[in-house]
Amino acid sequence: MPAIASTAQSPSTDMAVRHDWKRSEIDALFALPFNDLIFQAAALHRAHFDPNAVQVSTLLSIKTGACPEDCKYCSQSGHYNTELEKEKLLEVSRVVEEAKAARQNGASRFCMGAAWRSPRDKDMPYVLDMIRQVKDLGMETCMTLGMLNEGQAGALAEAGLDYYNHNLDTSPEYYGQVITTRTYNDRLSTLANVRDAGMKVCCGGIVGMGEERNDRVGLLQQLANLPHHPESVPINMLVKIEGTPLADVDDLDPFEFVRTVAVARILMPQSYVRLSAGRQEMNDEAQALCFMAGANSIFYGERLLTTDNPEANHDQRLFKRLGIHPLDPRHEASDEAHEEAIQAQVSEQQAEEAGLFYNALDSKRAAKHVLDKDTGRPTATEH
Ligand code: SAM
Ligand code: DTB
Ligand code: SF4
Repeated sequence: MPAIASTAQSPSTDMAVRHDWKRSEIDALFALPFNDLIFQAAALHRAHFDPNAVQVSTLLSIKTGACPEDCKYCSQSGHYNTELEKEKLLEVSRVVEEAKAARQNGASRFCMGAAWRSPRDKDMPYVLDMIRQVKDLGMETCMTLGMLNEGQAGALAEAGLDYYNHNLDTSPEYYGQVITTRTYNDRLSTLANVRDAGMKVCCGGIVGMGEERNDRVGLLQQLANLPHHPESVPINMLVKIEGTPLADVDDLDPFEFVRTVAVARILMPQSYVRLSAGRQEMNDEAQALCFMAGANSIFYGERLLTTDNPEANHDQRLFKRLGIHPLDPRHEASDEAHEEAIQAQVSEQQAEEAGLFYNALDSKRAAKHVLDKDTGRPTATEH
């Protein structure tokens, strides 16, 4: 049996971060008995993070549909008839209003996505303005706008963009079955440009697209062997969109999804692993397993880009049931303040424990469970 598989008694929490993962090692992790895999992932999660803290981002589609790319999973591709309502680039003021609402509901990061192959020059001033104004609200900023050249990456970084999301989506081998209008290497170049410009990288993929386990292994190997691990690794479960070529693909076993999260956690122990698209179609128990397996960030708010996400109220309740608290990464480094914020959040949850099964329909109460943007502590709860 390979050494990596014999961890049932004492999982390795070796802090070394590797960039030389072999396929056979990743295969062996996937092949572990489920409990052993989760044990190992959870141990590493605990060694690097507060296991009960989850980072919370809210997404907004700033330009919707009519995309020239042919990604076979996507509601926004102009190649398929998905009956999506298209929308031009939103006004900056509208984006700022949405960011304020997200902040009000407790999101610490605002992610703006555009259905572009890459941004055009004439779009850039608006996009840069969005970054500046959302940052002025005290939020972290993230964008996903398609491919970027060096100059574009530099301009976004200069405007203060914290994260850029650009996914590898799947293994190099399966990639051609999913997208033909841009190459795997195009994606790697964009990631290099983002990194060189000094931004944090958010990069992951989608599972449940009809790929084999071998492709999930290949995707994670690519991510884990990048020169720097992405700070954020979104693992999306395909949201099946009517009208796209992947609309009728077979469902992935939810345990295989949890395994993918666990292996991502083990390969990239210092990264945030994001339980991303597909939560609406997942039950609470599967999500809890993902958190146990090391997922420590989510998209929060009722919409992803064009599809539904669990209602904020539902997520608030799930967090309470699991004793999870939202993390504000801006306070991560500031030790004492952060510790206090966490303690305050935990105490508040404990105080509310008596009302654990509070009326789920009381969405106002739930929606006001908010962290102060400066202190990271819960603000007064309004009713
Ligand atoms: N157009 C830009 C691009 O593709 O780089 C940014 C937006 S795109 C919607 C961002 C990512 O969302 C995709 O790379 C893909 O990983 C994910 N995504 C899109 N549609 C999805 C779906 N139906 N299910 C799961 N993930 C999806
Ligand atoms: C990511 O990996 N997942 C998010 C974000 N990055 C931009 C997008 C998910 C999109 C799900 C389908 C939709 O809502 O259109
Ligand atoms: Fe366009 Fe992005 Fe959708 Fe691909 S994933 S079709 S690039 S919006």
